[in-house]
Amino acid sequence: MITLTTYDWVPDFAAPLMRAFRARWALEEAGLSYNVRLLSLGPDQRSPEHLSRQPFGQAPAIEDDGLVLFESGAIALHIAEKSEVLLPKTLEGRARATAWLIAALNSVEPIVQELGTIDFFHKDEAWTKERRPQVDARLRDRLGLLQNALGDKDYLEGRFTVGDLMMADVLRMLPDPALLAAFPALDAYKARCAARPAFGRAMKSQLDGFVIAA
Ligand SMILES: N[C@@H](CCC(=O)N[C@@H](CS)C(=O)NCC(=O)O)C(=O)O
Repeated sequence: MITLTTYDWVPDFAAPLMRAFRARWALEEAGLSYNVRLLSLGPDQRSPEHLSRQPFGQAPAIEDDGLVLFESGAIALHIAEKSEVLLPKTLEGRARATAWLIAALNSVEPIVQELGTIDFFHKDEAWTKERRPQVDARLRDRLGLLQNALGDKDYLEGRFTVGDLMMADVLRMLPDPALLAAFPALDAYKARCAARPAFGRAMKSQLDGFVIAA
């Protein structure tokens, strides 16, 4: 059985957003049960044992029958290999789903994260006066193009894949929900992904996990 390493506690604002959620959601979509190993923020992150699971001392990490894996994208893809719900059978379908997963992590998440860093950790600092509008404009441009690519489809490739799982999760990290209101089709897409029963089960486990650990 897969064991997921995640934190026993994070600040309230981060609890629903922690990247371990991506693994939980993929596991729920695939219908796989799993164990959870809880890690504390602080020195435990740099223990040799944890660094052997996650070289940067972060979470999530998983162990699956001798395989130790880190990076939420690699973890989600590994789980997706086990279920057609997340990855189509065809070579083309798998490649396209993988492209969207990488796009979420590499073309969208860094901009979302930069805006989040400004808004959560550096709000009203002088340097953000110049930088924030630049990041905001870049993000709006990227979201507009993503909305064009989605078109009138329910999911990026028509059917749900692990690429949607990752893209929807990245969209959840937007610091200002009003931003997505300017992109109604993307907003509806995010809501559609979050309405999936597997999403709800994964969120409940993630939030209950913190409560139990507290
Ligand atoms: N690229 C990594 C990022 C992992 C990451 O940033 N994890 C956060 C929690 S969501 C973390 O462990 N933060 C504490 C730290 O970096 O020390 C992934 O996607 O798995």
